[in-house]
Amino acid sequence: MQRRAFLAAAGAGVTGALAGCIGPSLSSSEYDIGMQSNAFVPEPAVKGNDVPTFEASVGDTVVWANTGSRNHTVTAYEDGVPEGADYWASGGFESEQAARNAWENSINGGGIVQPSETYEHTFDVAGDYYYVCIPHESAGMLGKVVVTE
Ligand SMILES: [Cu+2]
Repeated sequence: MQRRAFLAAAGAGVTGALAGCIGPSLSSSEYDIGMQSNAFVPEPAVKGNDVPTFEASVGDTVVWANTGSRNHTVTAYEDGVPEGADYWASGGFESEQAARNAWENSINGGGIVQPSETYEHTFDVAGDYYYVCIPHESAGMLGKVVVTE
């Protein structure tokens, strides 16, 4: 319940951001999932899910945009990738452990998506994908992409 309330509040924040706080290089038509201070903000969210969920089709390229003012990562959970799909993460790391290690030690930019930057990934295998922003994991900055045929 508490998390739902938080998501609703984050949604309200997005409306404000779209009203004029996004830099000139990022318009809402250029991305699918925004990133606010402690949350991924997919559009549209699937009602009834605990985790912000974005729906895509096989072959779709999903674009995340850092619409906030803090650094974020988009990092797949190793066990949150369906069978047959490649591991994925901002920074292009080959495993969750490599992504976490890079973040902790600032290797290759640490996989950071800076404010006003975007990250994109093309989903070629159907299934449920779970991901996290490493620096804000404890704040519950998690997301899910559901890919269907
Ligand atoms: Cu974050």
